[in-house]
Amino acid sequence: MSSDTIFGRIIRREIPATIVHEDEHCIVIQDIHPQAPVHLLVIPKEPIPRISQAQPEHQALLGHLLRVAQQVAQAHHLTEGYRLVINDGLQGGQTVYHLHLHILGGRDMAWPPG
Ligand code: IU
Repeated sequence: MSSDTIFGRIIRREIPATIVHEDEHCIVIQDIHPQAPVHLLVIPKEPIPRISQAQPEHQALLGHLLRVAQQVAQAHHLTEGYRLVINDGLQGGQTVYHLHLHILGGRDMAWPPG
């Protein structure tokens, strides 16, 4: 499954991206504008537009995305910690309306986020 966003086009291999993981349910790519030494995006193949629109039937998929994030962070040696972020909607700063989970690591993170 795919969508009309840029992420759908990446999943369909219509445009290139650096894909660091792929399985039946998701891909993980390098963000093109990295905000940390490691900045990856975990993207479900099902084009759920935003986390606020996820449905009860997506529960297992959402859990899978977190498990993949954990495994990919480990593979990138983020042993000192990392941050997982989901932006939702206008006030959340979401720009691509195909759900994705940011993995940010390799530097100290500030709190609160901007
Ligand atoms: P957001 O949570 O929707 O704001 O995040 C979208 C991210 O997608 C953002 O960090 C962009 O740099 C990134 N991105 C990308 O990696 N490749 C693209 O072609 C586009 C956006 I458009």
